[in-house]
Amino acid sequence: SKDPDWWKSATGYQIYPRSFCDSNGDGIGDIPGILTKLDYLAELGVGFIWLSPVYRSPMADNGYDISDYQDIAPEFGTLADMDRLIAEAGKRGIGIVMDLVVNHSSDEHAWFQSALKGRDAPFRDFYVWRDPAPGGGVPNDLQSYFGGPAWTLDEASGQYYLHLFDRKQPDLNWDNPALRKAVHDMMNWWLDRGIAGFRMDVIDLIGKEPDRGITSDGPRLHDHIREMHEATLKGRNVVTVGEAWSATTENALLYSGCYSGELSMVFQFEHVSQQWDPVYGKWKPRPFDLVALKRVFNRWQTALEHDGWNSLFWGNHDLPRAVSKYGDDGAGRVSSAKMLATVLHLMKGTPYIYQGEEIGMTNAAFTRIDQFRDLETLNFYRIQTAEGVDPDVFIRGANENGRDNARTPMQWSAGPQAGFTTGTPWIEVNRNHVTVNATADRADSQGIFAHYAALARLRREYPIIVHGAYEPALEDHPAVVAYVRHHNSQRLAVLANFTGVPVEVDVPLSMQGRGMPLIRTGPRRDELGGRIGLAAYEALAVLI
Ligand code: TEU
Ligand code: CA
Repeated sequence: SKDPDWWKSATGYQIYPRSFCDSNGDGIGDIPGILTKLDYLAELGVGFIWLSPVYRSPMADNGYDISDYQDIAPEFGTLADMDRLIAEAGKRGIGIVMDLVVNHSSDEHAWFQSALKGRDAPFRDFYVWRDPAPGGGVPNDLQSYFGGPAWTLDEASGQYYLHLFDRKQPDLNWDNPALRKAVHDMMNWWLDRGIAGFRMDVIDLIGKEPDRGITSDGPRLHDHIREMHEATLKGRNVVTVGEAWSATTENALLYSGCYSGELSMVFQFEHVSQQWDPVYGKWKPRPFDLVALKRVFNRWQTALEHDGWNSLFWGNHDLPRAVSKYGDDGAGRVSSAKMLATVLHLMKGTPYIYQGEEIGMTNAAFTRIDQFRDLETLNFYRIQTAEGVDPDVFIRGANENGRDNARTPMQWSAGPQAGFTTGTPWIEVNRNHVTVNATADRADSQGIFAHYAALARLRREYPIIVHGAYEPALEDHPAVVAYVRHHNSQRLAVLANFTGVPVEVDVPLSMQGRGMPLIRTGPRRDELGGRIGLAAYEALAVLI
């Protein structure tokens, strides 16, 4: 069987199934489409796929609103397709990590439909119900992440139900042991089907205490995760990654400490939310600050260096495209994409590639609100324009940080609809697919795909990348990222110009020496010392 820490030397790959590959021309990606791309992913060298939800769902939130946890949405395929995907991926050494969305279900789930039958209905207490406030109206002022109150009135019973997301996503009641057991049973059903683990959607919210206004990081959160570990994960050689927007370097060890009996790692978002406006959040992004970004990465590398484990990612299906957000989606697209990959994948932790990141896909650059599909964006467009925000200003914000940026169809070729579908895609294909596509990039031996594949190979071959101690350097340099990994008597020096402007830098003593260049985006250098000039987006790693 696999090394228990197999997921430390593996590279993850996130598939957003709706936008990955459509096999039947209905404009929606599906599991049979994913099956046709497993060789592509094997060539990239990924060790597991985090598959965003494919369960039965009314698709209010594109599958993050589940109406049957043990069946596949017809638009994505069947359980037989899912079993084939697990088997075929397994043959290529790729595990399938499913998305566990149990902070809430869909309002069309049988449990909620039963709960609606009355206060004494069998599954009523699988959800969070409260009487109106004494003077009438919502029980308290909890707000939904998607805008508006987190409470919706069920007329029939006169009670409100809680939904931290859309009203079609009622929160599950984790204080109820029967609910917890139902979740554990469902998890074991999937684990017994041979999946390689779970990504856990907003797992930091399951300890909520709505009457005290506590939503994330509640007092019983880690009791629930430990109980879940005991009931489902213990003794299985699986990987788990919890999405935790409230994770900090203080509480990170609770989740991923190797004796905590919880998860393998978490997705933390300090490097993301620090770029957002305190009032308008993602809709009013702040100017990019590299030093602040480096500080977050350095703090997390240091906090988990002796215990616990980091995840490493630039993007996902909720975030803007990496090369648009942190690099250059114009002339410097290829070199900046390779630089971003180098800087991230040589740190300590498990790296995740978001679909299309490996070929430098860019933000959508929509101009009209009718091009957007994400309910979070559409809800906030309605709310903010009603409050007087200029629609064009909102659209500019949505083009910076809106979730649709990551959800435009995978660009396989320069052909019609980028080879994603033979029909009409559910969301527009980015016009730049004629030049930005997997076929074109893979024809380039110095392309982005080749660079990511090299990084995944290096991680499998060089223990210093997986286990090496992390030592930051040049922390306050406004343009250069620099760090050293230490393992036994070796040093891996990583240096990168994060900007599109050539820069001269004094190589710190900790990085000086002669060695073997493992990967680079610019000219070959086998020695680091003194003052060197780095070209635009030049990145390199030398094993000394
Ligand atoms: O995301 C949770 C989440 O917090 C983000 O949507 C974030 O709040 C938002 O983008 C910041 O404004 C998870 C899933 O990744 C997301 O796709 C789902 O919409 C959400 O949970 C509900 O399941
Ligand atoms: Ca389809």
